[in-house]
Amino acid sequence: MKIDIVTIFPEAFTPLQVSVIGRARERGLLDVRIWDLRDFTTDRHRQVDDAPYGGGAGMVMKVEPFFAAVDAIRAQRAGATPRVILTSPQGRPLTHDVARELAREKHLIILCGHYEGIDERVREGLATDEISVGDYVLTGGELPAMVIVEAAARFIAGVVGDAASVAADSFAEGLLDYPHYTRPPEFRGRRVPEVLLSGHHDAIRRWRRAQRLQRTLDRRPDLLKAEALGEEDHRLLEDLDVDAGESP
Ligand code: 4FV
Repeated sequence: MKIDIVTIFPEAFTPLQVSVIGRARERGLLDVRIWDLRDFTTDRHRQVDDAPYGGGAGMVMKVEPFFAAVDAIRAQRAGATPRVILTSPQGRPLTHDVARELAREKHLIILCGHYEGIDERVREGLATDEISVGDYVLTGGELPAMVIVEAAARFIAGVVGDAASVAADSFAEGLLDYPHYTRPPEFRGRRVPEVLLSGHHDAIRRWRRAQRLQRTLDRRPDLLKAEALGEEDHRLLEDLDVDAGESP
């Protein structure tokens, strides 16, 4: 997958040089390029922002540099039509399903905002998608861009060592993950659940499934879709004395 990120802080993307994403780039599974928006300005002050029409606090990012940047990226990156993603609090919430959808693309261009925001004509004329990573305001779109890259890249075959762990991810089945333990079996009086030390693989599988159901019920009942639950889930929920008929 080709990913181009347009930003006024190209130095902010170290996290994409290490760990899973760093290795995926080394192995050619991901081709990530960071573009400095100021390289697409035409004035000697390399101005990327200006005062808002209609007045008001703060500055707005100018439209021309973004169009020039995306034109240059398209020209240099021949091939599939890219999804042009604008990171903003007004966007579609980033979810497991949205990340999996983006992972199917051949080319993503991610535009990072700053200041009060970006001139609306960028959204109208360039962006194919507007995505938010959460209902809060950040100072810039750089962190959201890295969140989008990480979340989508995990679905690309080979990026995460063991694909099973991606399939078992939280949200994969609309369920939160089960608790994980490793040595020592006891720490400061806190013991690892016996079933995990039992070697009884089916009992362990059922315990983990029940934990996923219980946690989702307690913490994110909005995620639990009764129709997505299997026969065994209903039995497990009964054991948790929860009637799975009506959505929680
Ligand atoms: C944001 C978010 C976000 C808003 C003003 C950058 C900032 C500045 N982006 N999800 N939440 N962006 O807060 O994606 O443009």
